[in-house]
Order: sequence, then C-alpha cells, then structure tokens
Amino acid sequence: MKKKWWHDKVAYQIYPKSFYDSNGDGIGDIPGIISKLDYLQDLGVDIIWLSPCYPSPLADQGYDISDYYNIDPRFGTMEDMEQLIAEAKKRNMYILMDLVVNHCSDEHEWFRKACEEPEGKYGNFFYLRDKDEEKLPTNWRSYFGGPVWEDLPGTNKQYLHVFHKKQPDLNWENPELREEVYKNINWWLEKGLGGFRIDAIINIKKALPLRDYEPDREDGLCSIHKMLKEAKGIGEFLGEMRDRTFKKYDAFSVGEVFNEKPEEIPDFIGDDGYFSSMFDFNETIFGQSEKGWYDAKPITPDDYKNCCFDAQEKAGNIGFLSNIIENHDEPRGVSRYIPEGDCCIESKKMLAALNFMLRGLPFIYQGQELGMENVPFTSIEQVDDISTLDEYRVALDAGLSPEEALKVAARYSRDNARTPMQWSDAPHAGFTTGTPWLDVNPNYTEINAAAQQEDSGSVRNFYKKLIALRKNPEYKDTVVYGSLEPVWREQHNLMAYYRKGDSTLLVIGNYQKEEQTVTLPAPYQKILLNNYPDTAEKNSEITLHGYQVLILEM
Ligand code: TEU
Ligand code: CA
Repeated sequence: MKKKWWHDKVAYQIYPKSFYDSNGDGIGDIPGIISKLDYLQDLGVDIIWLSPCYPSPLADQGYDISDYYNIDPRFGTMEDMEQLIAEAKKRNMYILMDLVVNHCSDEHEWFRKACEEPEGKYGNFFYLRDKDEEKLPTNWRSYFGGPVWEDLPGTNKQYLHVFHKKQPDLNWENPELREEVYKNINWWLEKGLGGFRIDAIINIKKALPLRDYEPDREDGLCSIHKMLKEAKGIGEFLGEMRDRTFKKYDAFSVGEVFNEKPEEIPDFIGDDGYFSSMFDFNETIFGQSEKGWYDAKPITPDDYKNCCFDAQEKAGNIGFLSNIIENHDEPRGVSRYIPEGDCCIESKKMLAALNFMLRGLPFIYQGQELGMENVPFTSIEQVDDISTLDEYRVALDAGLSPEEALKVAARYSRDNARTPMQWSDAPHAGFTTGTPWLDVNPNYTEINAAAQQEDSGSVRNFYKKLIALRKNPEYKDTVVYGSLEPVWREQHNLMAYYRKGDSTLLVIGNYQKEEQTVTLPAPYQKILLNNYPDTAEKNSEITLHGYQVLILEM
C-alpha cells in the first residue's frame, strides 16, 4: 500500500448548524467554527469535515444545495470560509467540505431553467419523463418516503428524486453535467481545501432503462436498493471524477458508500482507487429492515464486534476505511452500541478505544468526544428531521401505537446527533446566546466540554489520550499501518484484537458490566491505556472490570 499524507491523521466532523453560534441567531456558523479551532487542535484533530454550508433552502439541512459556489448567509460569508481554511492551515489542519452532487436543490438555477425549458440544455441535467396520469415512470420509493417522481412545475413532465422532492437527482449520464461538477470541485480545491466527503455517491448511477421492481411494502413501491443493485458502471463516473479533480491536487476524498461488494474494494479505495477512503457502515446498517426503522433489529456487543472485524477483514491491506461511531445521520453511538442501562463513563471509553484502535482513519463526530447521548424525546413535535418524521409515520401505518412509534423514532432519529454541541453548563449549553434552532439535550449540565476539559478522568481526556497514542512516534507506525488480528473472537461480550507492526499492541474490551477473565498468551510489557485506575491480574490472567478496556504493549 502506498503511503499517503492523510494516513496518520485524525478527522472530526462538524455539523455547522449545531456547532457554535457566534452571533446569537440560534444557528451555528463559520465564525463560530473558527473560534473553536483551538479546542479542536487541543484535542488533536487534523482534518475537519464540514457538513454542507452552501446556500440552501435547508429542506434536508443543507444537503439540498442551491448554489455550489457560495456560502449560505446563515453560516457566514465566503471570506469567513477562506479565513477558516487559512486559520486551519496555520494549525496544520485541513478542511473538507461536503460534496453533494447526486442531487441539487429544486431552487438551484439549473432546475429552474429545466422547468422553463424541459427540452433545453438544463432539462438534460435531470431525469425527466413525460407525465402519464395513469402510472408513475417507476415504482421506486424515495429514501424519505413516497414515490421518487414529482411533477415538474409548469410542464407536463415529472422529475426523479431519490431523496426529498426538493432534491432533484442530477443526470450523471450527461457529460455536460459532469463537467459542471468537476469545475466546482476544482474551484474549491484551488481555494486550498484538503478535500471532500462525498455524499450519497452510490446513487449517481441508475439502472437504465428505468423500470419497475417487485414492490416490498403495501404502498406498492420498492426500495431504491433494488434498482441500485442492478446499476452497473458507476466506476466510469467515479474514475473520471478522480482523474479530473482530486488526483491532480493530491486531495483527500472519503466516499459515503453503502453496500459495496468485497471484490469492488480495490477499485474504491485501493492505491489508485476512486476515493482515498470510504466509511465503514457495517455497524450502522446492521439490523436494518426493508420495512422501516420500527422493524430494525438492535445490535448486541457480539454483533458489533463481528461487524467491525468483517469490515476490517474485507479492507485488509487494500486500503483505509474511515471508522465512525456516529455521524449526523445516526443516533449517538454510545446510546446505540452500549446495551441499555449500561451507558456510563467507562463503557463510553471502552467503545471509543475499540473503535479508535481499528485500522483506518478515525472520524470523530462533534460531541462524540464528550460522550454525548441520545435525546429523551417526549413528543414527535420535538423532531425536525424529515427522515425521522417519515419513519414515525411508517411505524404508525404498520399499526404501532403513537407511544411505540415515538420510541422507534427516538431510538434512530437523526436529530439525536443534531442537537447543539454541549460547550458548557450555561443556558443552551453555551451554544448560543439566543434561542437554538433545535433544543439542546437536557443533560448538558452534566455532559459538556468545559467540565470535561477540567477533569482528567473525562471521556474527552480519554479521547485525547487515544489521539496522542496514535501520534506517539514510538507506536504510530503500528497504530496506523499495523495489521489487525482478532483474538478470542468467540468469547461472548469480549472484543479484542492485536495491532501488529514494529510493536505488538493488544486491545481488549470487556463489553459487559460483569467481570470477565482472559488469559494472556504472553506477558505484556506495558499498559498504554486503561479506563480504570487498576487492573486485577494474577500471573497471565486478567480479570477485567465491567466495560474495562486495556491497550497493552506486548
Ligand atoms: O445520506 C445518504 C443516505 O443514504 C442515508 O444515510 C440517509 O440519510 C438515511 O437513510 C436517512 O435516514 C446523505 C447525507 O448524509 C444525509 O444527511 C442526506 O440527507 C442525504 O445524503 C441526502 O443528501
Ligand atoms: Ca449564527
């Protein structure tokens, strides 16, 4: 594997709207991010991914872009963005923006022109079909519910949107559209961006000709995945994009890729892959059901372990996965991956270490370093996210009571991760002096950055130690490039693995509240990290406390 500049880095995702509000309008902004760069540098972060901050009607919180060459005034100005890039650079940090090019906003100029003249140049930027009163062009269900077809205003046509109806899909088959995308990427890279996170990219290739598939719910529609499974040839688009953009700048790119096949991994993230890296979503998608969130199967510690190891095995030495515990589309990882009732400082640290020491690039989502938790929603009125509102309705339609449906929505809601960052115990968690666009999690008086920065035993300080270990010259090569070998894989509620390089490290996590004993294959030399003040050991036997995690040098 060729070594790359970003391999030894630590990345951090910012959801700008909820990170820090500098002017009291209740919305996080770019000057707010600039003012927190020192906080991130202190943590040890090198790469910062910003969720979209381009002009947008915010139908899907900025994932519906109406101008690819600007900054939404709610988030700041282009000067702010340039300053952020420059300030980051001073601290040896890199900024990634979100590249959302499967679709744009229906308020983008291209779409407006397509409505005015569907047969003209911009009509071909989208998927348009003649409207038939009797039948939709295809029976696909959009990710956010309902059919993917909507009337094209002022015409007798319909347009395709695999996400929200305010997110019309762009027609990647059209070379003119692709040129526009590459031009935009290069324009931003010229400004000194480190690269991009690439949104929903597996959707850009549709199976042509468009057709119906077997319906999978009573609405008579079918999941988009049925079509995606049949779509061949996405590699031509992705390879072209890489060559025309990222490659020329040695930029970093991380793809939001779902359901890749094992044999495709070299194409995606091998030495000359389409992307530098792609997220490991094995844990995220575990237990998903075609029926909806209400039918999802919760993940157990053993499932979690198997998901991580399977992904590691698939990526092997081919390339670097980007490892996450959560992101802006998912519930908080500590609430999801730690069994109910067991979420505490020790278990949060255990989860952090098990994830962080995997081979690949660690991504921390804002607040994860504090152990931020899911929101105790008491009413669906508290939810803003379109996806959650849809899944709530799906649960009701399936016959769940409003209480049960709320529980489902609360468990998986994307808003769990979107509540404001908890900076302090000041009102609204110190996020804003005004009224936050989304309520803060009421637990901010206990879980907040200010308190954790003071406390050497905090989750945040544990993250700092993990990052420091990754950067420690003595262990860096092993943590970054060492191979990963599972140990005691069959042992229930235990996740353990070696990282082998110049040194040999053994990571052991007792994934339960009861004690558990392991017998080391050989004596260790040193404890590099422990989430407890002690270890109970006798000869080569270690009795781990509940949720104890150890990183040992062997
Ligand atoms: O997500 C793409 C995606 O397929 C899912 O994660 C989706 O958000 C989920 O199934 C809905 O619950 C990306 C972005 O990360 C997400 O925020 C956007 O909503 C989506 O693309 C559309 O741009
Ligand atoms: Ca603001």
